[in-house]
Amino acid sequence: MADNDLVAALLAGDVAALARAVSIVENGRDGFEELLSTLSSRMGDARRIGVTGPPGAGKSTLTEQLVAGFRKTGLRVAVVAVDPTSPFTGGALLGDRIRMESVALDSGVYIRSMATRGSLGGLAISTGEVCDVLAAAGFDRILVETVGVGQSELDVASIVDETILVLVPESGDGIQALKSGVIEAADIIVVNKADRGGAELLRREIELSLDLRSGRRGVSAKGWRPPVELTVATTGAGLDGLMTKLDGHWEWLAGSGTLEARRARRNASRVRGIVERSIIRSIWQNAATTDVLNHGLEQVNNGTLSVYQLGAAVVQSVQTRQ
Ligand SMILES: Nc1nc2c(ncn2[C@@H]2O[C@H](COP(=O)(O)OP(=O)(O)O)[C@@H](O)[C@H]2O)c(=O)[nH]1
Ligand SMILES: [Mg+2]
Repeated sequence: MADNDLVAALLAGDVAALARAVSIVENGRDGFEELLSTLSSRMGDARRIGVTGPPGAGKSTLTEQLVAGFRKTGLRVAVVAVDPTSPFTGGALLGDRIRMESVALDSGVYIRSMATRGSLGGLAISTGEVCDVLAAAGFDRILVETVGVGQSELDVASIVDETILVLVPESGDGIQALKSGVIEAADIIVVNKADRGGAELLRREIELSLDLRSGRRGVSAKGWRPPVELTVATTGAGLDGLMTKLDGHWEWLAGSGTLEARRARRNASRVRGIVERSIIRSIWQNAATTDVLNHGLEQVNNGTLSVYQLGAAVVQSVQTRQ
């Protein structure tokens, strides 16, 4: 399929074209940047929603409920499940796919798992690019599920419009999230597994820490205080409330100018990411540079050159070529 045909088929909602475009972009195959560039003016107005939190908190179960909720109102929904933790958790990703089977056969739903797999430029940038393809394909909601409460998760939070943080009462993860600052990235906080006890207590702890944080009554400098919602993802209890809070947050985002500001920040960091990625690629694709590296490595290995000396030599060979 020629590129123009691929774009046309994708925009028309063709499923095979979508799968092909996503895989071109995810694997950084020839022409992927031109493809994204063409799509960038046709991306519609999909809402990108991150669902994040520690493993086992119920993110996938909750995501599945959100998908069902959005589908009820006729919206088309895509899910991107990201696992930045390890290339060895293929089982977990497969588990996600299996659990989402209740919605996976619906033609208005598209589910995709992504692993780190050495994506040049980092997982956040390639995940953002896959979201762009999904937006161009006409999905109204794009849910991005990420594991963890660390830096990689914060990176992924930077590519969505709004973030739901899912915590559970039974583990110490809630406290961990409060301490790690990840809560600052949350627009809505969900205390899931509210059927298990301790949920109210965790909610109070979270509210208290929101009270204490800088700003008036827990309202961030941006003017939004994250609501804390109790849910039971396995039964769907609390889901209506969460959907209402999501809509309310979206209204605030758009009305306050925060959405525009977030997207502008995202554009800036994406351009930086694109520049860095293409510079790195051009460095390692150059035969002269890899020659300097390979020859130097022999000396490093036999102890006659330090890794720093070799690093400097490689940088110098790059600079003299410019
Ligand atoms: N009791 C209870 N179990 C839940 C709830 N939500 C999810 N689970 C279960 O918790 C486990 C982990 O859920 P999953 O959605 O895979 O978590 P993830 O790792 O955050 O995606 C699964 O066995 C779910 O069935 C809930 O609200 N209550
Ligand atoms: Mg999951």
